[in-house]
Amino acid sequence: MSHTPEFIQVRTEGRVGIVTIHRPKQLNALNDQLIDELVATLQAFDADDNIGCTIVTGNEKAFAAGADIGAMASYTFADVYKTEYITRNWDAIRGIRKPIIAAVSGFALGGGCELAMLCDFIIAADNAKFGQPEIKLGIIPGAGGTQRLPRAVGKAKAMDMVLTGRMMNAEEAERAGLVSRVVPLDKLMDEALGAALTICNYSLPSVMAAKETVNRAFEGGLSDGVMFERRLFHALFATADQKEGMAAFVEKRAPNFQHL
Ligand code: DAK
Repeated sequence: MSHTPEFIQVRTEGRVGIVTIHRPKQLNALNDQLIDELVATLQAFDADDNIGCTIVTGNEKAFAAGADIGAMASYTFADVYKTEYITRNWDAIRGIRKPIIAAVSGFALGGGCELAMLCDFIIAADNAKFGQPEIKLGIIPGAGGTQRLPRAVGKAKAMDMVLTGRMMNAEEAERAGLVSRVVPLDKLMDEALGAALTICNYSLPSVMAAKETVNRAFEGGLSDGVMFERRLFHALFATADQKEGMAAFVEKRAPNFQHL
C-alpha cells in the first residue's frame, strides 16, 4: 500500500501477516475504504515471499458488526449498483492463494460474518457471536452470506439465521461447523498464531495446492473435485519440497522446506 491505512492495522510475526480491523467506535463496521485497505494488504502479503499465511482479526468486542449502516442508509439502488458497493473488490479476497485465518472475537455480523466465512477457516473466541441480521434492515445478505452460510452449517440453520436474524454463539457455531476451534478470549491470538506458524512451516506450494483443492470441494461437484485433487497431488511430485519432505521422514529428521 502506498499510504498508511486508516481502518486497519498491519503487522507481521515471522512469516505470518496480521491484519487487525480497526474502527472500534463503530464496532469495526465495514466501508469501502476499509475493504480497499484490507484487500490491498492481503494482496501485498500474497505477493510477499516472506509471508506464508495471514490472520484477519478485530478487537474483543467486534470482528466486524457488518457494513456501516449509517453510510448505507440513504443509498439508492443506482448508488450501490453502479459502485458495486462493498463488494467491488470483495471477490479479490477469493483470489488470495495463501491461507487466511479469521480470528473472531465479539460480533461477526452481516458483512462481518461474510468476511469471516470468506477466510479459509475461523478460530473463534468464546465470546464470538455470528449472525446475518440484514433482514432486520429490510435487505438480505449481499456479500455471499446466503451461499456460504448454508454450505457451512446446512440449510436449516442458515435459513433460521437469515430469516430470523438471530445470532449464533461460539459454541453453536463450532457444533454447526462454522468455526474450526473455540478458545478462551485471552488465548485467541495465541491459538491463531500457532495455527498460522504451523502452516508457514510447511511447503508453500503444497499449502497453496491444499487450499485450492479444498475450495474445489466447497464450490464444485465431487467428480471434478476429485480429479482436480488428483492432478494437483501428482503435480506436487515435481516440487523439491516433496523430495525433502519424504526424505526427511525416511531419514527420521525434520524437513527443511524451501517453498520450491
Ligand atoms: N454500522 C454502523 N455503526 C454501527 C454498526 C454498523 N453495522 N454496528 C454498530 N455500530 C455503532 C453503533 O451505532 C454505536 O455507535 P454510537 O451510537 O456509539 O455512535 C456503536 O457502534 C456501538 O454499538 P451499540 O451501542 O449498538 O452496541 P451494543 O453492544 O448495544 O450492540 C450490536 C451491538 C452489534 C448488537 C448492535 O450494534 C447492532 O445490532 N449493530 C448492527 C448489526 C447489523 O445489523 N449488522 C448488519 C449490517 S448490514 C452489500 C454487501 C454487504 C452488505 C451490504 C451491501 N452489497 C453487495 C451492496 C452488508 C450489509 C450488512 O452488514
